[in-house]
Amino acid sequence: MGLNIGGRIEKVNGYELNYTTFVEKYLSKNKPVVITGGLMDDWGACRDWVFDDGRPNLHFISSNFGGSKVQVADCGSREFTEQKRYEMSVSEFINHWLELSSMEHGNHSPSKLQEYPEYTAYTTPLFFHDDWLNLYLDHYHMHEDPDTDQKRDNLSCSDYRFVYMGAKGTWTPFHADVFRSYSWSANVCGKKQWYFLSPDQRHLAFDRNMKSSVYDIFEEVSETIFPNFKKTIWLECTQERNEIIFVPSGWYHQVHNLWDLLLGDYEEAREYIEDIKDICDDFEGLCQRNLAANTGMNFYDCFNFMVRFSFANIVQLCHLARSSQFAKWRSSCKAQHLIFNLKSTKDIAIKMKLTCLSENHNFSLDFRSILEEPTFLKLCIQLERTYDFIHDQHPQIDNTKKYSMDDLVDMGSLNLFSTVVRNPQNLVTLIDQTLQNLITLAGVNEIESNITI
Ligand SMILES: O=C(O)CCC(=O)C(=O)O
Repeated sequence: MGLNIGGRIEKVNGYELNYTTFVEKYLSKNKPVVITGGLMDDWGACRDWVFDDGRPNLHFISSNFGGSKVQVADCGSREFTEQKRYEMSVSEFINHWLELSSMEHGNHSPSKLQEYPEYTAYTTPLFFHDDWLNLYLDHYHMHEDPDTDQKRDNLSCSDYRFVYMGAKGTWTPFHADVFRSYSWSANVCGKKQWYFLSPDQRHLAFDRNMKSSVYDIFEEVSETIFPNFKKTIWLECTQERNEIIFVPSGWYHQVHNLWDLLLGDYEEAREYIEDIKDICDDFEGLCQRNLAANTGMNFYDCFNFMVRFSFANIVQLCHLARSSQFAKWRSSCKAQHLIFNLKSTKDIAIKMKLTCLSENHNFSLDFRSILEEPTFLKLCIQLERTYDFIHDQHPQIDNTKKYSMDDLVDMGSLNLFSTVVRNPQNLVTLIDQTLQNLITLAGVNEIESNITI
């Protein structure tokens, strides 16, 4: 049975959030939020632990922190309410990761940050400064046991500051944070999927005696032991790189490290043939051929797809703008949907620009010749029917329909017919200009509110 997802965690821009608003809207309401920009800009971790293309710099981590002992959880085996754990050094963990890609979490055990006082990995954002637990634990022990002879040196103080590292597919089981504290978690590299259960639903994930909770929300949950689990309603969130999530008190959560499909498959295909790199004339070409053979598309196929799909959405949007009065089309669900598609393809293009397709490669798609492709016209017709159907506008079946120059509204300075896309940045610019021109044509004030989808 799939989870019943009731909504997504709100995302706010860190540049636009102030402390008072954070306290009023999230902290005091015990409401989770993701803060997207500005809080991690000058972090050493973002600079040193990740390459520009988003891959983790395991070499840096291993050579700078390799000797530290960490707890490593094996996602495949359960021990009571947790994953089975092993202790090893960071460099042993990284070697395991590279060999197996199946272990989770170099979970730096308490005080490890204090092992590197000269290295500043991060600075605590203002929103999370008021941290009673860590402030206290920096100076005191929570529990002094006279029977155990604990060493009282600086490093023996424990705190609740951790670094989690894990390969694709690794995950952290369902839990709430220690002492029901509030926490925050910054994502330096990769992508995480979070599933949240609010405190008022917590009892639904427990057994009748409220003793034990579900371990993995995606496994077959026993109805006999957890009779109410099927009533749970979840909030989900995809946490991207450089985003910080605020996890309020008592919110249970399960977290998965996601696999970036095409990029991950590319890295796998590349690693597989890395040893013939030096004797191969066109190593990158071979990587792309292997990627296509294994995954069904390579970077160029994906970009071709995005460009044609964006062109088809632009044609539809222009067609809609032309066939109805601006005032009507801009608020229609169909226009909103097309604009949403364009914004999504723009996000993908930005990602491709940063991670896989550089400016310098041999690629060129021009609007005019695509518009003349019979297959492209069929794509446009099908797209139109799809959104008519979704938005309940009775589609007119006209197989002879042609989209032509005349269907495209006059975009002012943007001449769609001379548009040539050679790289992801060109696509980003085209989408920005198209939306901007349509906004201008429709009247700035009125469309702005519609365009925030
Ligand atoms: O990032 C993760 O895998 C787990 C993070 C988490 O659950 C937490 O910080 O409480």
